[in-house]
Amino acid sequence: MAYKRILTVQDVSCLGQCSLTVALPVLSACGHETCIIPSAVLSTHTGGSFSGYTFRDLTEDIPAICRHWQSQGVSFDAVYAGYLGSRKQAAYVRQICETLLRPGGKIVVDPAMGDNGVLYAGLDGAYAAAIAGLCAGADVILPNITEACLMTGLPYREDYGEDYIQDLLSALLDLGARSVILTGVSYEPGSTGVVACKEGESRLYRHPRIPRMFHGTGDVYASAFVGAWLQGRELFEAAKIAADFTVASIGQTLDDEEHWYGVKFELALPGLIEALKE
Ligand code: PXL
Repeated sequence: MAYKRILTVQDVSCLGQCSLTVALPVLSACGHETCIIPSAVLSTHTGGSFSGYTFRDLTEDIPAICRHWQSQGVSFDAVYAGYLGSRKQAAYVRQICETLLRPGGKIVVDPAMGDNGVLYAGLDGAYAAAIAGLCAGADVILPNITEACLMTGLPYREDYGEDYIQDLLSALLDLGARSVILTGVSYEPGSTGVVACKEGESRLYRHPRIPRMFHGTGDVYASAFVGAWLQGRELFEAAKIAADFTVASIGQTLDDEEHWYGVKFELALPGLIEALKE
């Protein structure tokens, strides 16, 4: 097994099964050392019916953390950025990639900023533009269709065909990322999937569509993808492993109507570990 040291930069939503409270356990289960920079601390995530959440922006803690690490000779095999607390953090993450990433290290950006055609609460167009800039230097980016539109300026659609998805993929690659995994792509009512695009080849991995909205599934997906990909799985294979894990996590949550704010990914971790043994 490859044992990588991954730095992930995203928020701590103290309650809500997203961001770091997903990335840490999932990357650990995938057998990696996981270091963190919390981009912000929130009492809950900002989605669904949570209101009145606290938000402490940690942007100005980042330079000192990085200087300390540099003084200690620390470096990482990969940097994985998710929800950032401010657009200034996009520039800080770029600096981290320049100073703390080992030669040949990988950069993965999950441009977590919106869903269902709208930005998450508290984010704006300038934030989307800053994250689009961060995607330019990434090896892999993992937007959903909303995020793809927010970053490229293409119109958001709920009814679309393969041409629309190809246009989105081209516009995302034009941002400068090497590979793209577009999530939540559905050409018919009963199924959804991910389209992974690398070196001019794109492949759709289709799985059943569950007719209920869950929060945090983008984070579950991105964390499992990073874990599997850094285990040396090929991009399309890692995209599939992460999709199966996300579907299994949703499956573990479906019978609990009250569990609306996240998915019970913990119950699907044994399956992810098994998939990585195959
Ligand atoms: O799961 C994405 C996410 C991450 N972090 C915060 C969020 C959300 C989605 O709403 O609010 C703080």
